[in-house]
Amino acid sequence: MSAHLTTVAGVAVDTRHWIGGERVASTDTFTDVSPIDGAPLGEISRATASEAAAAVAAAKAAFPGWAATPRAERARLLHAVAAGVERRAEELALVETTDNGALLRSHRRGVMPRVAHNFRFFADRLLGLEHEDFTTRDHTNHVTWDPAGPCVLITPWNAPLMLATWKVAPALAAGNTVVLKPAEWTPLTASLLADIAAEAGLPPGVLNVVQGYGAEIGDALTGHPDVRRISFTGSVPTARHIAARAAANLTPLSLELGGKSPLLVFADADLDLAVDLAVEQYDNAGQVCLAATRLLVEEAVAEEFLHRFVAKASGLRQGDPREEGTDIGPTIHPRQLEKIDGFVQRARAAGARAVIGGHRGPGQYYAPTLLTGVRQDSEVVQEEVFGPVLTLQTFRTEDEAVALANDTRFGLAATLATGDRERADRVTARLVAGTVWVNCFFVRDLRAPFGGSRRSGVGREGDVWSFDFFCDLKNTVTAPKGWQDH
Ligand code: TXE
Repeated sequence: MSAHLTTVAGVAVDTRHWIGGERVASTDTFTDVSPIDGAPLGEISRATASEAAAAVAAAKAAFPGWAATPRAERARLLHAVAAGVERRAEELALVETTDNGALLRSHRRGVMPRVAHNFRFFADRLLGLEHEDFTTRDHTNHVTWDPAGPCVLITPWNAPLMLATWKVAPALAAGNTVVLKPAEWTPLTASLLADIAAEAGLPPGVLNVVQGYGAEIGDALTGHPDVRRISFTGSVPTARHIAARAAANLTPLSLELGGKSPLLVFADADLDLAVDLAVEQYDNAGQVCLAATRLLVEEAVAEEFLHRFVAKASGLRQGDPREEGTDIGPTIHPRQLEKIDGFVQRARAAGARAVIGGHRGPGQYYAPTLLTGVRQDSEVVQEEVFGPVLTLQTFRTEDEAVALANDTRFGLAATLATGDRERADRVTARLVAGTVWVNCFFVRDLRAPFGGSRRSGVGREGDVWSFDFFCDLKNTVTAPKGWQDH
C-alpha cells in the first residue's frame, strides 16, 4: 500500500492534497485522530502557504474551460458525482463517523443522502435558472448568472462532508472552480470526495482539496487576489479574521457562523412534544450551529416540563457512535471538551445548578447537561458552547419570551412549541432568526434560504441564493434598432 494511503474503517483514504487533478504530498504532516477512542487515523499532508497558492493557481487555470462548459454538461457531471456519493455512501458514513464522532445511523440515514442531494439539487436548479426578460422603452433586459471565478470554501468539523458539499455543489454548478479546505480535525471525507469527483469525470483543477491548518494556510487562500468568492462556515473570531483578509481585495464573502438559538415552550404546547424537541438538542453532542440550546419555558408549566425532560434525558445512551443504540457520541477534540467544561464550571461558580450532567464523561465524552439558575447576561446564556449543554429559563408573558429569545448577539434559528396558531404567527414575526421551526426541529429543504442574522452570519445559502452569491449577475440591455438585417 502506498505511503500516502491510510485505511479507516476498512476504507482506503489518500492523505495528500488534490490539486490540478493530481495527488500532491506535503513534506510535513499532521496526525488525524478519532474522537471515539483517540486512535490515530493517518498522517495527513500539511499544506504550506505556497501549496495553498498552487491550488488557487490550479483553480484559476481550470476556470475558463469549466465556465465555458454548457450548463447541461456541468449538470450531468454533478449528477455523476452524486451517483458516486450514493455508490460509496456506506464507506463515507463509516469514515465520517470515525473521523468526527457523530452517529453512524445519522450519517447513513440523513447525512449521506443529503450530500448526494446537494449535487443533484444544484445541478437541476442550474438548468432552471432564469429570469424572465422584460423591456424598458422597447429595449430588452436579459439577466444572466455568469460564473465568478475560483472560489475558496472553508468548512468546519461538525458536519464535514455535508457542509462542504453544500458549498461545493452550487459553486461548481455556477461554473466556478473550487479550492476546498476542510477542517484539520476532519480531513478524510473531503479526500474521498476528490476521488469521487475524479471518477465522475470532473476535469482537473475544477475541484481542489487542500489539507492543513487554517492558521497556517488560511491567509494564503482568503487573501489571494485571484480568488473571486470566499464561503466560510465556522467560528466568529475566524470569520472576523477572514473578513479582514477578504477586505483587502474586496472579495465577496458568505459567512455561516454560530448560534445561541432559543426553544420557546408555551403553556399551551403539547408538553411531550416540547420535551422531545428539547432533548433533540443533544444530537451530535450539541455541536450543531442550529441547536436550540436556550430552553425558555413558560412559568406555569416549567416544573412539569423539567420533570419530564429529566426523565427523558436520563434515558439517553452515550457511547460509541457506531453502535445503533447510541444517542450521543463524543465531542470532537480535547480542546473542544476543555472549552465546554470551562463554560459549565464557570456557570456553576456563578451560581448555576446542573440538574443533569455538569461533568466530563470518560475520554472525550461530555455528559448531557442542563443548567438552571442562569442569568440572562451570563456567559453561558450569551456565548455559543458548542457542546451538550442546555440552559433553562422561565418567562411569564409572550413579550418576555420574545425579549429573552432575541437578547443575544446571534440570530440563526428559533424553535417554538405552542398549540396556538395565532401565537405562533405573532411570535415568529418578532423573532430575529434565519429559520423558525414551529412544533418541529431540523426539518430542512434546499429550496429554503439558510443563514443567520447579526453574528450568526452574512448571506444565505440554498436555492437561488447560493447562485446569487457564487455568480456575477449580468443584465444585458438590447435596443430594438441598429441591427443590420440580412
Ligand atoms: O472553529 P474555526 P474551531 C464554533 C463553535 C466552536 C468554535 C471553535 O462555537 O466551539 O467555533 O471551533 C479554518 N483563515 N463553530 O476553532 O477556527 C479551520 O481550519 C482561514 C461553529 O474549530 O472557525 C476550519 O477549517 N481559515 C460552527 C474552519 O476555519 C481558518 C462550526 C473552522 O474553524 C483560519 C465550527 C484562518 N485564519 C465551529 N483559522 C458552525 N457555524 O457550525 C481557522 N480556519
